This record gives sequence, C-alpha cells and structure tokens, in this order.
Amino acid sequence: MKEYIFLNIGSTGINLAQSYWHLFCLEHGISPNDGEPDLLCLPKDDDNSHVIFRETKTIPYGPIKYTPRSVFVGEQSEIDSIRAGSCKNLFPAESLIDCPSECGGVYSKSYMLKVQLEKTIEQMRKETELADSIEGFMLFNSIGGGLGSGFTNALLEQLGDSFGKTQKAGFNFYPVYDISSKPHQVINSILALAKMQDLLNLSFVLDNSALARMCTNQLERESASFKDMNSIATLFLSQLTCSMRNDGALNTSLSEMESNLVPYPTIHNIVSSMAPLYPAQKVLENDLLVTDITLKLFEQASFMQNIDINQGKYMACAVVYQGDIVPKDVGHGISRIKTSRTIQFVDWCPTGFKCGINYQTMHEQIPDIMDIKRVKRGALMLGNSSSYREFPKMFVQMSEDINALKIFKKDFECIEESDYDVALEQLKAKVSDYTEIEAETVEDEGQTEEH
Ligand SMILES: Nc1nc2c(ncn2[C@@H]2O[C@H](COP(=O)(O)OP(=O)(O)OP(=O)(O)O)[C@@H](O)[C@H]2O)c(=O)[nH]1
Ligand SMILES: [Mg+2]
Repeated sequence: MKEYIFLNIGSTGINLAQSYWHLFCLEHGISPNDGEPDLLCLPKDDDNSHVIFRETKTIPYGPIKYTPRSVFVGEQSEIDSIRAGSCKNLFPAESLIDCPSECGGVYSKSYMLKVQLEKTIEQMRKETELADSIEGFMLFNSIGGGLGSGFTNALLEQLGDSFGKTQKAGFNFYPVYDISSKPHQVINSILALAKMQDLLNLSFVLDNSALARMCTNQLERESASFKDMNSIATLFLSQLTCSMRNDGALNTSLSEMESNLVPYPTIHNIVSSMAPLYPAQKVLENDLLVTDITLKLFEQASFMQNIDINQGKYMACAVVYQGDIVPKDVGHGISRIKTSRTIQFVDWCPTGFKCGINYQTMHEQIPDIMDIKRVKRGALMLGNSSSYREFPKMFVQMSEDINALKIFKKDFECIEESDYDVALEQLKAKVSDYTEIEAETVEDEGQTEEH
C-alpha cells in the first residue's frame, strides 16, 4: 500500500489544510469533527482512504477513528485556528507544531527553527512507522511567507537526508506581490524557489493572483477572499488526488505523475487548469458536454497561473476527467483541441496528451462546505509548459525593482550575501533552461542521448 503524508506549513498551508481535510473526510464518509465513520454513508468498493488516513482506536474495542496522515507547522495563532475550526478534533495534538511568532515574515529566521524542525521530522518518522510504505510527502506552503519559504526549505533539506527516496511534491502558492509594502516576500520567494528546484520532484504552482481572478470572474464574487481561493485549491487537490484515494485511471501515484509530466528532474513546475467552475447559486440548464469542458480547460481563464500559457510550448499534458463521462466523448474533446492548434507541443513531444477518467461522483459534498456549484462532470489539466519561465523572469525583475541586496543585508542575517546572488543566478538560469528546452528538436535529443 502506498500512503502519503501531508505537511502544512505557515498560514497558507494551515488554512488550506482545514478546507481540504474537511472535504476529504466527507468524500470518504468520515466525520470531519472527530474522524469517526459516518454510519449513514455506504462503504464504497474502490475506496482507498487508507492512503491518506490511518485507522486508530482510542480504547480497545472502542470505535474506529480515522486520523489524517498529516503534520502542521505554524505560529501559535495559526495552530489555535485548527482547534477552533470545523475539524477541531480530527488531528492529534502531536501533529500540531507551533513556532515563535517573532520569526514571522523572513526566510532566514524561519530557516533556523531547529527545535521545530526536529519535532517535525520526529513526527514524520512516527507517521512513517504507522504506515505500510510511504510513497510521498505533499507539502503545502506559500513561497512568499517566512515559514512557507525558510522552514519549508530547511525541512526539504532534512527530508532529503532522512527520506531521500520518498517522492516530494510541493503545492507552492505564489502570493500577489505588493513590492512596496512587502518587499521581503520577493526575497523569500527567490531563496525558496532556487533551493526547491533540487529538492522537489514536482511543484504544483498555485498563483494567488490567478485564484483571485477566478473568484471574481468565475465565482462572481465582488472581491476575492482567502476562503474562496482555498476552496478552488481544495477542489484542485481533490481532483488531483482522486485517482490515488480511489481506484483511479491516470496519475494514480506521485511517481506516475512525475513520469508522465517531468522530462528532466528540475523542469518539474506544473501549470494547471480546471473546468467548469460556477458559484453555488448559478442556474444551469444542463451540465457542460465533455467537448465544451475540454475547450474550456484550455482557455486562459481556467488556468491557476496568471501567465500567458500560449506563449510557451507544452512538454507534457495530462487531462483527468471526473464524473459521468464516456471515453468516446473524451477522444472527441481532445481531437477538437488538437485540431484547433491553440496549444503547441515542443518538437520532441508532438502529441503528448495523456487522458484518464475517474468515475467517482464530482464533489458530492461541496455544498456542505463551500459556495461552489456541484456539477456532474468536470476535468483537471496538468501541464509542463515552457511558459512557466515567466515566473523566474518576474522574480529577477522584482529583485531589481526593490533593490533587494539592500533589504537583504539589513534583514536577512544568517545567510551570506553570496547565497542570494547564487539563488538569483539560478533563477536566471532557469529562464534560459526553459527557452533552450522549448527550442530543442528531435535531432538535438538524439545527439544528447549519444553523448
Ligand atoms: N491562497 C492563500 N494565500 C494566503 C493565505 N494566507 C495568506 N496567504 C498569502 O500568502 C502570503 C504569505 O504567506 P503566509 O502563508 O501568510 O506566510 P507564512 O508561511 O505563515 O509565514 P510568515 O510570513 O512567517 O507568517 C500572504 O502575504 C498572503 O498573500 C491563504 O489562506 N490562502
Ligand atoms: Mg504566518
């Protein structure tokens, strides 16, 4: 059995975790309040909830409880928010690790949290011992936050030493940058991303500015709230892990995802889109047809990244459909995308679509916890696109705009100035790497293999 441990770091990680664990509980017939089975739910044959929950008993012969395979690291107030939330009795006390608040905001201080780092590794060892075989760690953080950048990197380094072979996937939120009031977030992000390139197997990019745009345009909100942005990210995660948590068709494990999506180890930043997405009150005459869902999936508005995806070329693309869907319609939808020529693949991967269908009902539980319409069918697209280079390019530009070295010298003690230079150079190199890979031809590939 291949299980996963979920690590939720800082405000973003902790807020999001409360939303996705609530939905996962409901999807697996578990009470989010205390982890007890919901007796009104019929057990499903293809349920693999053990992948993310472990079974526990508080007293011998007592009722079974389901405990998330999860660890939380955050400031005391963030940890307290879990105890006051809708999953208040779901997580054991030892899985909640608090940090001093004076570390907030800056990479270097959070990177040095040795005690919390040891506690986290210790808790992960315990979780690993309670599992058959951990396949991977999923980390949730904002790269702009102090904890989300510094602590996450320190943890990833330790995980590399202690759990080298285990898959590591980051769900990395990119904040909306306000460089005049929060310049530290730019430096945190540069330091975080430079190191994560070598330490993660996969990085799912979740861009807050795109999530905010989806809240206003698709969910028709007057303004975007973190709650709604986290709801969209929760649906993304639910669809992404559906094939792992049930008997699924495609991307049934993190390693399968890596082999489907990552051509070179450090070219592992994944862009994504999801369709359809409507507010709960929307009146629909009918659910969208599979072809319309597929076309919508490749519209810029459906992407969870605010970059022009069509400026780049895809190196890989996986579409996972969910719900009431038949394979013939999927074939038709994908051929419409191919003939429309809106999306381009690199020369060495000309027809790289991978498709799968998960027949589980689409988010049956949504109305209970979020203000988003439940639909009968939908899809999630995961892509590896050279357009990702817009992000490192943007960070390099912002670093110049804020005169980062001056801020770095003043507030980022414990890290050498040369380390910042190296991180910046790594991001510049990343821009070139993506451009070169995009331009590679089949002949170049052959030559590289011969050497
Ligand atoms: N999507 C999303 N973004 C958030 C959320 N909370 C904060 N953010 C954004 O993430 C940025 C910084 O990350 P945080 O997660 O707050 O930081 P942290 O990891 O707790 O680290 P500290 O800076 O030490 O508090 C903020 O400036 C917000 O823009 C959330 O719940 N969801
Ligand atoms: Mg915080």
